[in-house]
Amino acid sequence: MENAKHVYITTPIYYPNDRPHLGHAYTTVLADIVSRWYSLLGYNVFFLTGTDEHGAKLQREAEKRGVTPKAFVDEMSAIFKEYWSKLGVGYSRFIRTTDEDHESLVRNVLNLLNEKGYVYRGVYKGWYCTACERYYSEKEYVVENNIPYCPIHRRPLEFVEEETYFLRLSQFRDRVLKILREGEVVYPRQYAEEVASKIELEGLQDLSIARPKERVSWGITLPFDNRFTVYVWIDALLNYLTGAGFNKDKKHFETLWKNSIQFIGKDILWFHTAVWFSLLSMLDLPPPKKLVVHGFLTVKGMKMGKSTGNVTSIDDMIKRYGSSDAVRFIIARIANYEKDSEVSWEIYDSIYNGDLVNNYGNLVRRVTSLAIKLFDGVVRIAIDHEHAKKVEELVQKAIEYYNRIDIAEAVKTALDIAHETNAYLNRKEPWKQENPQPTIYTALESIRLVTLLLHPVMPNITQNIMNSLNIAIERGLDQFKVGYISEYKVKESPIPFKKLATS
Ligand code: ME8
Repeated sequence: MENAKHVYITTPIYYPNDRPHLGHAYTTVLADIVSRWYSLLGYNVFFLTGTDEHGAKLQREAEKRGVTPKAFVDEMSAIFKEYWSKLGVGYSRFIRTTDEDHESLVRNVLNLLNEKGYVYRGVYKGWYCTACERYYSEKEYVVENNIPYCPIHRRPLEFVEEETYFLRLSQFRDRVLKILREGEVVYPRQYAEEVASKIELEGLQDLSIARPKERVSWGITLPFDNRFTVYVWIDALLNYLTGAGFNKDKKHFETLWKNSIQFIGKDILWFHTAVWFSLLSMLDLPPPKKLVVHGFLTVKGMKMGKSTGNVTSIDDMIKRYGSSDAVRFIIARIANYEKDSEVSWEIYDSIYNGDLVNNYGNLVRRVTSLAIKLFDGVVRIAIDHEHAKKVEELVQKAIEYYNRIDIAEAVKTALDIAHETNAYLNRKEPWKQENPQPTIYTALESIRLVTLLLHPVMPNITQNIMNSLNIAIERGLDQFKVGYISEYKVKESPIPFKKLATS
């Protein structure tokens, strides 16, 4: 394993103030698909997700319910785990910011930042959104009837004036701009440009990183002044270091960090660039290898969110499409980094019916039943080179998309193979051929390749299909060629996707 390639994948750690919804599933499933893709290629993958458990937002939510914050986050983080398990999310660690190793890392890092002279005392005055856990400047908030509102949640901001400690982000303005403008970290690039222009326009201000305990008691005590707790965003960002073992095994940490791919929604772009890149620089660490940013899932143009009250439930999705794999597939198909994506049952139904039932599912059913009918399931190698060439070109294209983390295109390309193969069968009519072996073998190989390509997206259903074909899923790129299997012994002809009950 010494020479194995490594990859470190992270999702945001979510506020466990309520159960996760489709918006949280969007990021987590995309990150899981990329983890599973690298795993399929034979990489050593460490996949981190978890919950962000401190701060005013969680403290208030617990108070509202009349329970202690710890009891509340214990209950809610378990619910997040349950949902990720329902959705087949195979994380390596579920980190909680109340975990002992994380709290101790936060204290160590804050002491270090203080010793390095990056921290100073001061007073902060500003408008705060508890739902976002951040201040908004005059340029950022929206004013209605003379009242400042949060630009994301459209709720009135709270005015806060308090003693605090600041982190000297302003010193890192040029460094952050360099990473944004010259590096290839932020993907897609439009987001790098967005943050760079904001910094150029408004500057990079020092960040208030402490909260007086009278206001926010639910947090990690500031190690050099116990009247304060650490600002929840600093606590939260550092989870990525705890998860990679920064305070345990420096060498392993470096290997992981060099190969890190971080997934976030665009709402937390500023924290994951301006704040995060500065914080990493203060610790003499490079930025992550990739920061993949996606748009919002919206309902009538509004960001789906608990505070807005327009969430799509993960349970409803699983119920409607019959399996978590189908939900994962829909998420993969609609994945959009550049733009927001409007939630639509009409579009989701048509993806399910068109891609899964009529295209991929139908192909699997047709070819396996022909193999059983014509050959008793035993089909030896006989390649139809014309179709094989077309399939292999599409496989290469899908692999390239995956390697660029372009999941939606990778999936669409895999579905193109199924589509081409259905058309190929219609053209060749193997049931009328004298020697149908090359057609059936090549069609079986096409199914195997589509199934492999979709394995990261639908781990269970693809595994079942491979079982019907009597084929093991291996690790590595060798298996991605037509002709890899010398003999098929098809066991059964499955119907992997049931038609939607029409409402
Ligand atoms: O911000 N569309 O947690 P959070 C797309 N704890 N993605 C969405 C979404 C939507 N409508 N709603 C949520 C926090 N998400 C902090 C993060 S990380 C160090 C700390 C996803 O519970 C998306 O990934 O508000 C977004 O960035 C994240 O959930 C915000 O989750």
